[in-house]
Amino acid sequence: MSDDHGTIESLSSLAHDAQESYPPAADFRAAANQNSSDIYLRAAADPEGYWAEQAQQRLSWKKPFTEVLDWTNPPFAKWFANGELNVAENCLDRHVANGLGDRVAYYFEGEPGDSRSITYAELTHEVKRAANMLASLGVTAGDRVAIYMPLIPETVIAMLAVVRLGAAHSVVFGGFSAESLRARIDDVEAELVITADGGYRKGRVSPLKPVVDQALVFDNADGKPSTVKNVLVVKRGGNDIDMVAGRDLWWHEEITAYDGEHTAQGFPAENPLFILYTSGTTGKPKGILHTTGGYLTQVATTHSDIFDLKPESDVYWCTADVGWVTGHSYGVYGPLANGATQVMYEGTPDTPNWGRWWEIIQKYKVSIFYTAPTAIRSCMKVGRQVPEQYDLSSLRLLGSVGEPINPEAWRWYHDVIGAGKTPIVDTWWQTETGAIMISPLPGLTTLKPGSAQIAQPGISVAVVDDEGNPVSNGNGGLLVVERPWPSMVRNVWGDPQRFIDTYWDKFGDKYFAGDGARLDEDGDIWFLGRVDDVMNVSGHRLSTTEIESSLVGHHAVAEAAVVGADDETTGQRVVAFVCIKTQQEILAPEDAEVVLKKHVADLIGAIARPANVYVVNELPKTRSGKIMRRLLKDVAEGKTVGDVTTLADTVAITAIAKQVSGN
Ligand code: 6R9
Repeated sequence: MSDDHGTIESLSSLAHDAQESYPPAADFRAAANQNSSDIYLRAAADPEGYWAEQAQQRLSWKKPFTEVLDWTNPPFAKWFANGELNVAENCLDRHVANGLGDRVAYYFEGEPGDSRSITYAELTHEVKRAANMLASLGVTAGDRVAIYMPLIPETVIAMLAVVRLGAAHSVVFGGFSAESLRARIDDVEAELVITADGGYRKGRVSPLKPVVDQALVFDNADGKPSTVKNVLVVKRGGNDIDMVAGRDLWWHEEITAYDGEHTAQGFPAENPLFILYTSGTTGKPKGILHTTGGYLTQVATTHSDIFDLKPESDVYWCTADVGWVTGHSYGVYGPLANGATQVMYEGTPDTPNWGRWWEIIQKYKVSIFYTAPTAIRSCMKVGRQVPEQYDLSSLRLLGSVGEPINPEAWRWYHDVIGAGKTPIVDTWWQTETGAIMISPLPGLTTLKPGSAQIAQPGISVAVVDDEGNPVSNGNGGLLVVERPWPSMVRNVWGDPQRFIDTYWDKFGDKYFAGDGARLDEDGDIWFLGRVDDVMNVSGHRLSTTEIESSLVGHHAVAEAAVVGADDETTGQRVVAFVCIKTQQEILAPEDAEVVLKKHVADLIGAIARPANVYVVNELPKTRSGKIMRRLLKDVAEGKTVGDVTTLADTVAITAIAKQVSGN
C-alpha cells in the first residue's frame, strides 16, 4: 500500500510522535501503596496465590476458603467457592469493630444544595435496620431486588441491605424508561422494587415512582403480570405520587418499626451479588451476573492500589452514578471494603453552573477524583476559567474511565484540574470484568497520555490477531484476557448460551473483550475503541478513536464523533460530527469542514480524510455519557434513526438529523 497512513497499523508512529512521558514524582513514589515492581513478577509467577493472598488480607471471611479457583468447567469459573463471607459486613461492621465507626463513609451533596455526612457507624446502623425491614417483606437469600433510585445515601443503604440478606440487587439507572425497567424486572423476576418519589436532575425533580407504576401496569410479552409484590418508596423529590394500596410502602414509615440489630450471616463466595444490564450494540440487554468473594477481592485490591488510597486521610470521589458498573465497583463496594471516605453527589456537573464539581472538590478537600473523558471534554469546552476559580489543591490523583482518553483531554485534566502535578490513572475495564484490568499504578508507571498501559498484577491480557495469535509490539489487534480473574462475569443471567457465544466462542478459553487495541514499541496498550467501531474504508482499517483524537487535537474542536457510513464505492466512508469550542471565535462553521478535513489528512493521512464534517451543537449521548455512534451512523446513511431508549435526551440527535438531511 503506497499510502498506509491512517490505518490501525500506523497508530504506533502517531503514539510514538506524541510520546511525552510522566514518571512518578519521587515523593509520590516513596509514599505509594505499591512502589516496587516486584509485585508484577510475584503475581505473574503465581496468580492464584496472589489473589488468595489479597482475598485473605483485604476481606474478612466467616468460613475460610481452601480452594482458590475452580476452572474445571470453562467458561464458568468459581473463585474461593467453599469460603463464606458477608459482603455488607465486610463493607461496614468490621470497620466499626475496628474502631473506625466515627469515620465518614459518605459526604452527600444533594443537587439543590442540601448536604449530609454519614459515618461508618451510622451507615452500618441504617443498613441493619433496612435489612430487618426487607427480611420482613419476604426478601431472603437467593432473591433478586430491583433498585430504581437517584444517587442518594438510601440507594447504597438499600443495596447493602439486600446483599446483607444474601439476596442480589439489580440496579436500573434512574434515567431508563418504563419499558427498559420492566424488561429488567421481568428478566430477574424481582418481587420487590425499591425506588424514590423522584430525584433532582438539572435543577428540577425528575419523577421515578410514576415510571415504576407505568412499568408495572402492563402484562409482559407472554401475557403475564409482573412478579413484583411490593414497591418501597424513599421520599426525596417531594413530588406528588400515587401509592397503590397493599403494594406500595413508604420507606420512612416502614423503617420506624425496625431497630438496629441484625446479625450478618455468611454466604458462599459464589452467591450472586448483583445483576447489571449492559446495553450491547444490538439485541436485548445482557444481564451481567457478578458474585461475592472474587468480586469484592478484586474491587478492593484495585481500588487500593490504583487510586493509592490512604483511607485515614484521603477523600475520594467517583462521579459515576450507581446505575452503572463504575458506581457499583468504585462508588460502593471497593471504597467501602477499604474503609474509604467518599463524596456522593446527586446531580449533574452543570447545575446550577459548570463550577459545581470544582466547588464540591474545594468544599470537601477531595484528594482522589475519578471521572470520564466525556465529562472532561465537556469541561474543556466550557473553558479553564471555570475550574480556575476554585481551590483544587487538595487533589493528588486523578482517574479516567469509560472510553479512551485522547491525549488532548488528558493534558487538560492533568494541567488544569491536576495543577500539572497529579498522576492520572487511565483505567480500562468493563461491566463484564467487574473491576479494573488495565491501568498504570501511580507509584510505578511512567504515564503516557492516551494509553491505559499495562495489565494489573495477577491479570493476564494479550492483543491478538483474528486467529488468536499474540501480535508483537508495534501492532494492533483484539484485546483478550488470557486467564480467569476473580471479578469476572459469571454468566449472562438466564442465558448461558449467550454468555458462551458473546465472550468465549471466538478464542476458546480466552475472554474476548470486543475492544481493538494496539501495543506500542514498549508493549504498552493503546485502546482503539470497540471492534464494532472499527471502520473499513477502501480496505483500510481505520479506528474511529484515532480520527476523533486527531480532530479533538485541533485547537478549535471541543468534541468529535466519527462513524463509518456505508458507501457503495469504498465500503465505508468517514463521517465526522464536531462541536466547536464555544468561547472562541477561532473557526467559523462554514470554514470548519475544509479546515478539519485537511487537518485529519495532514495528521493521519489522506485515507482518513472525512468525507463529511458536520459542525453540531451537541453530540447524542447515552445516560452514562457514551456517544451513540450507532445513531450518528443512521443519520449519516440517511436512515431513520434507530432505538433511542438509552439516550439522555433526544434533542441532539433530532437536530443533527435535520441538519444532515437539509444538506
Ligand atoms: C467501566 C465501563 C466498557 C467499554 C470497554 C471499552 C470502553 C472503558 C476505557 C475504555 C478505553 C478506557 N472503555 N474504559 N476504553 N480506555 N480506560 O466503562 O464499563 O460501560 O461496560 O463499558 O468501555 O470499549 O469495552 P462499560
